[in-house]
Amino acid sequence: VVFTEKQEALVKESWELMKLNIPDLSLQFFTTILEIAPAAKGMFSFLKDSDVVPQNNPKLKAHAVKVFKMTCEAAIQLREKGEVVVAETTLKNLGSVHVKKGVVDAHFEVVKEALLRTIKDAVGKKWSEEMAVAWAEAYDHLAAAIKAEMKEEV
Ligand code: HEM
Ligand code: ISQ
Repeated sequence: VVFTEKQEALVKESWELMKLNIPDLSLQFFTTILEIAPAAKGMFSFLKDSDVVPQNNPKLKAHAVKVFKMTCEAAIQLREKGEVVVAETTLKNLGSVHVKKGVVDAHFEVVKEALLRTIKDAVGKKWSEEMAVAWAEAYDHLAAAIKAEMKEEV
C-alpha cells in the first residue's frame, strides 16, 4: 500500500482537532452508528436499560476514543511500514469482544461511514475529500485485521 506523508499528516491534523471535543464527538459517532443501523442497538451494553443514548457514559466515550485513536495509529503505521499491525493481545481481545456481541463484516461499513461523518463535522472548513480517503484507507486496514481475528475466534 502506498500511504503518503500527506495522507498521514491529514489524519494527524484532523485527530488533533477532534481531541478538542471528545465528549461531543464520541456521542455523535455512536449516535450516527445507530442512525445508520438501528438494529445494532441491542449489541451495546450502554443501551441496556434505556432507549436513548446516555449523554455521559465513560465506557461509551472510552471505546469511541479508542476507535479514533487506533485508526489514527493505523494511518501512521501504513505510512511507516505499509501495513497495519495491531498488538497481539489487543487484537485477540477485540476479535473476541466483537464476535461475542454479534458484529458481522457489514457492520464495519456502518462504523466507517459514521466515523467519516463525525470527522467531517469535527474539522469543519479543514475537511477535504483527500482527508476522508486517508481516514477510510487507514480504517479499512484496521478493520481487516479485526475481521481476520474474528474469523479465527470461531
Ligand atoms: C467494543 C473498537 C468496529 C461494535 C469495542 C471496544 C473497542 C472497539 C476498543 C472495547 C473492547 C473491550 O471492551 O475491551 C473497535 C474498532 C473497530 C470496531 C477499532 C473498527 C475498526 C465495530 C463494529 C461494530 C462494533 C463494526 C458493530 C456495529 C462493538 C460493540 C462493542 C464493541 C457492540 C461492545 C460494547 C459494550 O457493550 O461494552 N470496539 N470496534 N465495533 N464494539 Fe467495536
Ligand atoms: C465500539 N466499537 C466501535 C465503535 C464504537 C463507537 C462508540 C462506542 C463504542 C464503539
